[in-house]
Amino acid sequence: MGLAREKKRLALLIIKIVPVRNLCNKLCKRKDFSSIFTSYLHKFSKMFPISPLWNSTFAHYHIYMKNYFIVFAFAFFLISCSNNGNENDDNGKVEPTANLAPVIVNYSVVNVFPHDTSAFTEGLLVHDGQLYESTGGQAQSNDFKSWFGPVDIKTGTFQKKVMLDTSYFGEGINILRGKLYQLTWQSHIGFVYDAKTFKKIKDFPITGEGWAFTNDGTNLIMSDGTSNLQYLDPETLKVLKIVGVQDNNGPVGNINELEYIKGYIYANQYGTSYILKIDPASGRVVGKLDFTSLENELKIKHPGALEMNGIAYDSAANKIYVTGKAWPNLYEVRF
Ligand SMILES: [Ca+2]
Repeated sequence: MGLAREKKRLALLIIKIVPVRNLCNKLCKRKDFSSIFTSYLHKFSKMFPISPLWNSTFAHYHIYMKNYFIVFAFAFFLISCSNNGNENDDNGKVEPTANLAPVIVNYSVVNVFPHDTSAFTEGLLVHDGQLYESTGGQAQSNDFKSWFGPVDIKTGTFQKKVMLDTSYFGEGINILRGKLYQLTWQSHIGFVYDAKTFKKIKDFPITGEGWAFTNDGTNLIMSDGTSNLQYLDPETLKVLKIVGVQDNNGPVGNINELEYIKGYIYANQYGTSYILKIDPASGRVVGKLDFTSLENELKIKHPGALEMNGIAYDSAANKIYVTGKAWPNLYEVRF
């Protein structure tokens, strides 16, 4: 058996592996499988270079190599298909291996409305076309008070204020299936009200701090000041799951006011002028809206304006509103 024939048989062997590699690619749906496989194929070829010694025992080596390759192929098939929590979601959706930096999401201001400067905004939402806002305040913490209620968007005035007991610092609110849910900051307690009468129905325990609320149509989603989003069952108020928010630099903390818009969670990040666009399935920050210039301009004119906080989505009218604590303006934005 000559060297040329050995090369031919080796070439045939590699060709046979190509369909295996393609099959693995299709099954694994992992873009870097080919490069991983090719890399190890190259290393293996170096370990077993074509040699004249094979003349006498090529058949033996051939079988040995074939088996070795098959083992390699399936070993890396299994490795590449192992789910590390980032690459494949439950629906088999393909995610890039690299955790890319969030893209900048551009926006434009399409309307400016008045906003109550006595409102230390903690929650903002639109339900059935009605704007609702909740505020945070407590004598030992700031000069504001805690309440929630419907707001006349054109005047910025609260049509009704449901005052929170002064022993609590109010935080975010949300409305889901006829109930209004209210968080408190560090008291580990939240409250459930009838969304129409605002009559208190019950309270519930909060794990960690309570910062803000939204919902995805099924569950409540709560921020707690960390990088975590807690999914709560709206009936039992039990924590169903926790999604960690992260970008290309790791966990993203201080997640504050929330809004679920067209399949993504948008979140103010406390202490920044950003609204983050978060993929609920992975927790990954996929986009970022930068309100720095808008906030700076506002604060030059109105030095009493505090942190940006509050984002609301009117799904029926397809309108998005943002504001901040003690801001004189509520902005309708488009992005
Ligand atoms: Ca909101």
